[in-house]
Amino acid sequence: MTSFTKGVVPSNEKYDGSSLRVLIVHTRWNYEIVEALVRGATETMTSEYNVKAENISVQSVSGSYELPFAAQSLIKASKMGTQWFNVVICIGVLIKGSTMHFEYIAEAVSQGIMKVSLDSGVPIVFGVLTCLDDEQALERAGLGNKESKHNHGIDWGRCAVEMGVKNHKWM
Ligand code: DLZ
Repeated sequence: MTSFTKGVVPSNEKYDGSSLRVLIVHTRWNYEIVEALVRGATETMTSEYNVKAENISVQSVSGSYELPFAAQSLIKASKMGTQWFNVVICIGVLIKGSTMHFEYIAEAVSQGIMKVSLDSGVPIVFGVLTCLDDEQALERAGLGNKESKHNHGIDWGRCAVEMGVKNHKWM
């Protein structure tokens, strides 16, 4: 079988995040996992891209379903002030249960986040894990037992800096 690099290859460009203002909105559902993802994103942005810790605003909501509304409200509020957010990361963890809840929430949240992003003109990183079981969620937050575990918050932090810088350049 032909092999290929799974996931995203690093960009050739160097991004400077020192003037970026970032909003992270995260859920308190599945909080231990969400917390690891928020930490992965935050530490990546500050350590790899010089994003200033004081320029990262962190807000929480109850569950993933609330993420699009919260992002929309906070973006609106920031636009009324003097300083806009250059980029937003919405972080949540949906784990499939025995009812249809997961399907409805996952669909609504992904559509909602895309709508808020396009309507507001602010890029929003889709940091919502949609997992079939607890183990998948733990692995993707770097907390599992497998060697292949990887904290996806790191990727979301990198994506946020790239999109924040590009948004600033393209505006
Ligand atoms: C109700 C619910 C369920 C069953 N599962 C999750 C989940 O796995 N992850 C998550 O972030 N939120 C879940 N929620 C809560 C909903 O997102 C939402 O907070 C409530 O339905 C209230 O609107």
